[in-house]
Amino acid sequence: VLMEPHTSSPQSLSFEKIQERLIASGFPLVGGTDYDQALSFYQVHADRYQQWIDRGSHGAMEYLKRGLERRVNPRLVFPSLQGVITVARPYSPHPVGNDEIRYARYLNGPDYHDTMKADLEASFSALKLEFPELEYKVCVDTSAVLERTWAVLTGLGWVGKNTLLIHPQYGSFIFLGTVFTNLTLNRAPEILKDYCGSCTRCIETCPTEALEPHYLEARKCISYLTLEKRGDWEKDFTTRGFVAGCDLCQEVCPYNTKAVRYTPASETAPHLISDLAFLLNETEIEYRARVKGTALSRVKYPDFQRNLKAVLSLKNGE
Ligand code: B12
Ligand code: SF4
Ligand code: SF4
Repeated sequence: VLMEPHTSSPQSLSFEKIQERLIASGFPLVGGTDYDQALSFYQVHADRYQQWIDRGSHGAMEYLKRGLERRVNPRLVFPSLQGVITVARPYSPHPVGNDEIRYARYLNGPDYHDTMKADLEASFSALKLEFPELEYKVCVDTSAVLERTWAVLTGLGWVGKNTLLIHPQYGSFIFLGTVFTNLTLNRAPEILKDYCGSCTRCIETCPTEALEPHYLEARKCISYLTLEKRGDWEKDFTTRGFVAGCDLCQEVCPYNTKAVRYTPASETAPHLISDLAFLLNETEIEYRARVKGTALSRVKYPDFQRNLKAVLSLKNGE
């Protein structure tokens, strides 16, 4: 009897097997869909992205404009794209800092770009050992990929009026990751209901009026101004104490209400110092040493000092 030659086809790698492995690697939420089955839904998101760029809402984030074509057409990013796998990992929902100086929660801990990428790479390289034909590309934040779109299309949550991806149980303090693969998953998109209802708390809370329902004018957003914008601001904004990032439109969200206390010092990453006088006196060399290897290192020293001065002028009632 002639036996079929044994070829380990990536097709024998099921979504369930991938999901199991990713859950074991610390990703409680895992989704998947076939790109071709998701196309018509994808188009709606791609059009919204195009409109957002056309309105100039990306401000000085030129990479978002440069990556437009690749975001609209994911096969430019990964030519053999068939199945898209998405993951989410929650981070600490507790506020970081004190009544004077605050940091966005996502900064508390090791840089998620590194940890999420490493954990996804480890899982997929292990799967590839078993299924050598598997091809994949891991994307966490920095690739020209519409991560929230993929998260929505694979049922990880809905996009709230604050534009964040919200999971009914985990809320929105979650990081997202996307893995493009050459696998056919035999999965159609799965789209959750939008549970915002008539709530508008995020829109009312935003101190700079950066939000319209499901639309962020990034040029007005404190997160953009403190993290992404280089040089002086065109106008003086109150940052409500935030010196890096902003969580205001998330902490008022009823799906995130479990967090009530400032994170104790013992659970705050050592680089997130909240002593204003100390920080204002810090030199560039000291700052660089303090933030090295953390997500805060993306904020350059002059910009961090600018952010501190905004907090100081608010404190002085200027
Ligand atoms: C650029 C960017 C920013 C910009 C712009 C943010 C924005 N709202 O667009 C700035 C610097 C302001 C920013 C801030 C923050 N960011 Co940011 N950011 C990104 C990045 C790199 C691209 C986002 C993007 O393309 N924006 C453009 C808009 C138009 O696209 P979009 O928001 O993704 O929305 C698409 C779909 O969701 C869909 N859509 C949205 N609403 C609706 C409604 C309907 C009805 C339909 C049909 C479709 C639809 O259409 C859109 C276009 O395709 C992503 C990573 C990535 N590669 O995707 C992280 C990402 C979105 N950021 C993240 C985080 C954590 C933050 C902050 C919380 C950090 C902080 N604490 O300061 C804040 C949140 C501010 C806010 N209210 O959004 C996480 C979000 C996790 C989550 N739960 O959603 C991401 C996914 C990074 C990650 N891998 O975890 N960010
Ligand atoms: S992150 Fe802050 S500034 Fe940006 S939309 Fe939310 S509340 Fe407004
Ligand atoms: S605060 Fe309300 S409107 Fe805003 S995202 Fe949360 S549920 Fe939706």
